[in-house]
Amino acid sequence: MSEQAEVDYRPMWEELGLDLETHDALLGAVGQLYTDVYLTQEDRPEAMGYLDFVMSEVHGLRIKELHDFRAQGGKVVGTFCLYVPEEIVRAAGAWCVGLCAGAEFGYDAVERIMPRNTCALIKSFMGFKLTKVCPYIQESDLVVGETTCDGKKKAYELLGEVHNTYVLELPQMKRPQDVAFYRAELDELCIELEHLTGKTITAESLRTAIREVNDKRRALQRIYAARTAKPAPISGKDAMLAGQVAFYDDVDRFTQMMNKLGDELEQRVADGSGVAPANAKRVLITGTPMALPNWKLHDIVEKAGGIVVGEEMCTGSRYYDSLLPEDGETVEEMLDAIAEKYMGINCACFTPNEGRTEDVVRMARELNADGIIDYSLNFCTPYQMEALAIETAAATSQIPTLKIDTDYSAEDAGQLSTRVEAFLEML
Ligand code: BJ8
Repeated sequence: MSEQAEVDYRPMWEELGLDLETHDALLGAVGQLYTDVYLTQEDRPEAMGYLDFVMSEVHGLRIKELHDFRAQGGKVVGTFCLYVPEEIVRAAGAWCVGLCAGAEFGYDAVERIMPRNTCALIKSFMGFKLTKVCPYIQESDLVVGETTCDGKKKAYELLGEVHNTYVLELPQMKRPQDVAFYRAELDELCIELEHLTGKTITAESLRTAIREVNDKRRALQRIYAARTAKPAPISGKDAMLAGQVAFYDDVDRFTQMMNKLGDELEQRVADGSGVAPANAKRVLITGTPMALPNWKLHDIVEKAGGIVVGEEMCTGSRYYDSLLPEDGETVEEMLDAIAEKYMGINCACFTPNEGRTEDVVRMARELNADGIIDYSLNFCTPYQMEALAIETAAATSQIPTLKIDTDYSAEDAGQLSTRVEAFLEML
């Protein structure tokens, strides 16, 4: 993405069926929020300029790229969950985009068709769709949902009424027969995607996709590794933004730019320079994913003088912490490896889910965290139910925890700041 003169994207948005007035309101609000949360930070790595640019063009240049790709016959697949393997989508010749949304928008329309007490993540993506403000879903030839939590599962029925939607069935446990079940579902997904793109998934296309996505994950792992240093070389907000943009951006370009960021962070670590004082309290956040533009908790922690050093969540370590073998010879062999890897993701929708508590404690140690914040969206039963297990495991390792249940609104920001400040003081 090279910088260019201001382009009028309105004809493209109109063609996509966006409601231009409502969309202007959304872009205005997100732009202001970005300025307040991101551009007020000091001493940011220079390589963050790329993500600033991506964010300034998030509904512009990137959408234009998707638009042009589709105009040449390409297909775009929208997803909401890590369990829909990006490697398979790419191997079928399609581009993959994340569709989770992180802003309170269109709730009136949503609450007419689903209960008020639905989590913000679901209400937000449905609100974006119903009020016609999300160009990513409009560019998605197919949306692939998944049977994770009950809310999402039922929301996809409603989404299916207004958008081309396919649902991947996920098991609820991780026994060998569950992995085999998921593996069989991946075969069905391959057929669906091949039908969409008219292309066959070959050993070569799958191997290439695995390498490309592994490279992206490796670049994010470098950022994670740099954050173990004291002082932290990058703010939690900036690092999390990289994890969020990973779901939207062109894979090769993003990997290249994140490796530049990795180079810069490693240099900062070598020089002993950081974005926060070495004695700033270091916090690991675990919980439900934080979709763009949900930066609320990170902003509160960092404006209170703490520093977020890691995210055990899907917009964080769960996305990049494991890689696939790159030497698979057959499609079958690679799909087996994909099934094994993806069933290793520790989402609270699975039972039991001890791997998550183990990861949280391991990460807190690796990242030299002073405390853990366990973050759940209101009405997210799976993550709220796991709070006790997280607290107990952390207490056994003498790591203090703070439990936060919230949503996307700014209403509780003052109250949360008070609780976070007290927590940081206690650490
Ligand atoms: S792998 S975390 S992306 S399901 S917050 S909608 S769980 S009620 S998002 Fe998730 Fe996949 Fe798991 Fe990750 Fe339901 Fe909870 Fe809402 Fe959630």
